[in-house]
Amino acid sequence: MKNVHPMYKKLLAQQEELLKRKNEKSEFYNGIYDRYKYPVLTNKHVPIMWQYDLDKRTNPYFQERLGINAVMNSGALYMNGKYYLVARIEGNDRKSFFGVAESKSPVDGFRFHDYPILLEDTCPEETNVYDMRLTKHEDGYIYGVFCSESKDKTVKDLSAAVAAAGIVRTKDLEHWERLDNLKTLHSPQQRNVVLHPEFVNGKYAFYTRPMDDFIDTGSGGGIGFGLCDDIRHAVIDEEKMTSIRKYHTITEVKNGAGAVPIKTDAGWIHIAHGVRNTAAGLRYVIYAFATDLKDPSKVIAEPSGLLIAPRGIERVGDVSNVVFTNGAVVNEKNEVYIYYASSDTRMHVAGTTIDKLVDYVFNTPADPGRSVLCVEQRCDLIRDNLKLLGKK
Ligand code: BGC
Ligand code: BMA
Repeated sequence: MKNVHPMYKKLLAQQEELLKRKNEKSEFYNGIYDRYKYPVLTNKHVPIMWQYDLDKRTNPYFQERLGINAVMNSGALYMNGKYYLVARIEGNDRKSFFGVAESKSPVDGFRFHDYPILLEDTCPEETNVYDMRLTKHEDGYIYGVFCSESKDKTVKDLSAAVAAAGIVRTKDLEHWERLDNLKTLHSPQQRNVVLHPEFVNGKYAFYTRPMDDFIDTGSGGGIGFGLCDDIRHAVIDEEKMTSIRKYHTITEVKNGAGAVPIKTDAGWIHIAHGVRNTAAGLRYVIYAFATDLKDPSKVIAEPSGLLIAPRGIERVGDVSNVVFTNGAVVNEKNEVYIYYASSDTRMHVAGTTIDKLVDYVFNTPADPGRSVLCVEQRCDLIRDNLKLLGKK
């Protein structure tokens, strides 16, 4: 301890204060979910020893040596009374990696384990990894499906890249076995792939996001669904469409699966993201829909519009005007916690219940698609309300 720089103690004390801070519901109200006031993970939550050389002989100025830029898009799991987030941690070098943070509370106190996740180096071209979805599958494993990004060397453009779905599995969130990347025979690229928690017709089922190009989904119509036999060498031949992109909606430019679908008596509830283009760049919001319990590829309810949009400070960050989710959990009280990142910078939580989510998904009217019909829909609401209020 004698060679530990004195600044370490100071920064550690500051961090302890942050980690012990109790979260509280914010004033935001829509009856659907509560938004919590403080982010649950930020770059300030990352262990100091991941960033600083603590030795005063080699780091006399106590300079940050390997800074952390952002903590975002986290997979989530509730297991044995604990809440786990597998966060996307982005270094100052723009490369992301994964770290497990855990807490006994769903809304605060998340602490990272001593080391980040060590992925097996099976893809020599892989430059970046991000956005892991955690699926507790009925086969007994916990799967992590993430985006594995490599440089596209077939074209001159320096930014050209190829996105694929990487797959790992674990039983303890400590030791991870890497399986083959997912192969989708009809889609050259994949991002936002999610493994369904149950077998469907005896097979592993994936939500996919077919795309022709790295950014552009091209002809890709929305969130796909496909089955495969062997999870260790996963190949999907046919991708059926589930929630499709539509003109002049929140999903016009792209959409993608987010959290692992939540099973309810009424259907599987999906919490996904939708993207539209604006003069200020792409705007990412979170939306929800439900699929059939027996056929999880069949959409049975799709409430109109967005569930969570970036608000206030959430709109500010590295990639402003973005909220993104890839994890939600349900505990034994049927409380649901949706973990979402804002502006590719930090992690937040929204709390609701299964009952409230089901009510939202099945009783929010669907998008009728045109202004004139939307006005009609709203007038129906107003008319009924005026009647109820005894005003006509
Ligand atoms: C970034 C992701 C982003 C993707 C598409 C990647 O290089 O790391 O955050 O979603 O590009 O824009
Ligand atoms: C992507 C996602 C996320 C990111 C978002 C906004 O397509 O996969 O990694 O949060 O863009 O930049």
